[in-house]
Amino acid sequence: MKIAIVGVSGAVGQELLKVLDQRNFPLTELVLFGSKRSAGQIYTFKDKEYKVKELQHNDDFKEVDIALVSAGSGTSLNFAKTITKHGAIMIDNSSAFRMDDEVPLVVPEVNAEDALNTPKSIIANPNCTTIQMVVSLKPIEQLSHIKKVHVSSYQSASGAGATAMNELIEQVKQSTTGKEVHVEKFAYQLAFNLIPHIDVFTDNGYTKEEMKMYNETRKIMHSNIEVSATCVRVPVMRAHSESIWVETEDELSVEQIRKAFENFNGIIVEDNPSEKKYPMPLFLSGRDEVFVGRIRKDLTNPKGIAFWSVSDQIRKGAALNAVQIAEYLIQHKKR
Ligand code: 11C
Repeated sequence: MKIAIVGVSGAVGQELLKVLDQRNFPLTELVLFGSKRSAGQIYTFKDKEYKVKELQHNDDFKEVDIALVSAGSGTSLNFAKTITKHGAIMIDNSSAFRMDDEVPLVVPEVNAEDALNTPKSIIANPNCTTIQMVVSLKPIEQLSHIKKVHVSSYQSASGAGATAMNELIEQVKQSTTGKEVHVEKFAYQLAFNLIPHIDVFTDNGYTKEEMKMYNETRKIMHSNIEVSATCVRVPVMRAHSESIWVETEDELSVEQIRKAFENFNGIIVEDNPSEKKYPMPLFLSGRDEVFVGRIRKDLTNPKGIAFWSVSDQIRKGAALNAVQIAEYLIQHKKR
């Protein structure tokens, strides 16, 4: 298996290297690509050094089996043909191809088999907020069809990349030492604040991030599920949290839902209010699973269940999900 990482210098690119290493991914060759600015940088993988090549329109992808791409929508759109023209499968982290009918949108725990139908040789990785939510929706859907979801997200700085994490740290220092606070990555100061605005606003008053949760969830789950989201940036470094209300066709008990979560691969239940046990982003950064807790009946709706979820969005929300897709392709012998 020859694997390429495109955008290796970014937060997700760096996590891809870690995940491939930690999971002992069966690669025989690795090639790293980046922008002109990143070209020449050296990264170590399993004690071997690799120099970043500049991504260009040439035949560099000729022998590549799988390209893990995380360099933004513009680069994905621009380079998809170059990356796939010799048969490589492109697993794309950007939003460029997610709603394309000829591109599967895959979360292995939910719809792994979709990854085997790739007319464009592209598989899209969903948005991180969608990934963690659909992992928790799938075991509920297996009990009873989900009609509606209301969700509020609490998204960490790392969703906006490594520079945004640095900006949050600097803003904390600046605002606690009476210095002028520098704002660049977010619409407002994030330190000591909440910003109910992620990605751009659309005509219906929702942001693009919120509409991704609506559209991507329906595509991944092959469902007419309705999702109404409010996405909020919070001054947390890493791992996104979500408050989720689900309405199912049949009435389900808390015990049924808890058991379904516990038996589902990829979910860990942390739910014991009397011992103050519930998932929190500070303690779950770097973990692979989606953590759920605070499972309870919706007070306003007998067919409603409410719960809280936390997941590291650089891992399960991006790098890990992409590597899991690649592992699935290998197991099913698709180049
Ligand atoms: C955030 N969810 O937290 C975004 C980052 O469509 O892949 C990922 C955006 C995307 O800011």
